Amino acid sequence: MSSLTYLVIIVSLLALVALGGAVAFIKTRRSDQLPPAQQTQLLPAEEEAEPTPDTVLSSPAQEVPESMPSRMQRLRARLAHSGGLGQALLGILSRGDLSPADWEELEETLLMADVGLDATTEILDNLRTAVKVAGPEADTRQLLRDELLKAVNVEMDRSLALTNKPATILMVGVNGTGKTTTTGKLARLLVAQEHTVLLGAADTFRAAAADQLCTWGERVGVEVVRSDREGADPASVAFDAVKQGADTGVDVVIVDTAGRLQNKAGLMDELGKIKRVMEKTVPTGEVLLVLDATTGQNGMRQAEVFAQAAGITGIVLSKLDGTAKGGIVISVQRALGVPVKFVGLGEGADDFAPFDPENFVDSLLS
Ligand SMILES: Nc1nc2c(ncn2[C@@H]2O[C@H](COP(=O)(O)OP(=O)(O)OP(=O)(O)O)[C@@H](O)[C@H]2O)c(=O)[nH]1
Ligand SMILES: [Mg+2]
Repeated sequence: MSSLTYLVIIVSLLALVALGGAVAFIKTRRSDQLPPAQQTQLLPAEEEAEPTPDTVLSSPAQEVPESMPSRMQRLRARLAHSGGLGQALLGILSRGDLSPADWEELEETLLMADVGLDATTEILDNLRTAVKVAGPEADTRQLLRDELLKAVNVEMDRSLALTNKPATILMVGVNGTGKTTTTGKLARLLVAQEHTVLLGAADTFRAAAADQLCTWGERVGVEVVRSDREGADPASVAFDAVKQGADTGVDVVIVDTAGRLQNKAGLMDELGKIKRVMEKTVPTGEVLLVLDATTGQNGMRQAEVFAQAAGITGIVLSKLDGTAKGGIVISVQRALGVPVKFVGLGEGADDFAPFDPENFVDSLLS
């Protein structure tokens, strides 16, 4: 090889090295110049990819229930956004001098919201009179508020009977209405009020049902009495739960039962039996019917049959979030003479509150 060839090779090598250096330099400069947002985005992604052991092990039992004022405020806002019943009524009333067609529209609105025929007729008769008496300057919002409050009934005692030791609460209802969820939410509410609570898993049809309740027990930090045998006698689990509650001196025992259709006579009789064996230890304080607010008039039929079979003392209206059927509060109380004591407004552990008529009506009209 000639010296010229050597020279060409050396020059080419030097050129290659220089080119590589230049590329590396440009790359470094580019990454330095990334906008800050792009750079910081990389950090959380890396952190999420590798959770610390603490995050994985954190115990659900350490959850702290939401305070009552904060819960009520949040749920009130949720209710206000869900129904639209009050807004529809106010919209019609704000037209001023109401024509027969307007009154008919009011009637339809109330019936569509499951207020029921009797209560609707009564509300509208009273409202007609009140509007007439008040004249053209009438504050229709206030008049409507008064009538709805009357219909919801502020006089009913909605407190839980907690005087027995232990106080017992039996949860009943058709399939999927929210009994187990409500049992957990109610336990959480009672624990937040410094009561000691024990749960009884008397839904023995499926092992998964007891597991679901045990998960709630862990979250809330309360014990659950369950049978390790699928298909065990629910009455015997309920008996054991109340007995253990009495022996260990807890304040409240809540017994969850399997969902059952109201037309299955055998299953309805079983509820009577569960109640009777619980009463061998202490008189049953509450039998709460969990009613799905979205089921409409069919819910009324359920309520009537459950009331006959198990002597319900209160109603929990679940799934009141996202339904315009809030009027069922009025019709179910009227039909049974039993108060709505709690409402469920979502799937979260704190999406649950004692039913407060004023709060309810105000959030409808807010
Ligand atoms: N949106 C909403 N969902 C709810 C509410 N309460 C319960 N749920 C949901 O309803 C579903 C059924 O709830 P469960 O508590 O398992 O009902 P259950 O009555 O125990 O059901 P069975 O034991 O099978 O009869 C679940 O997905 C709950 O999260 C509520 O207030 N609002
Ligand atoms: Mg259940």
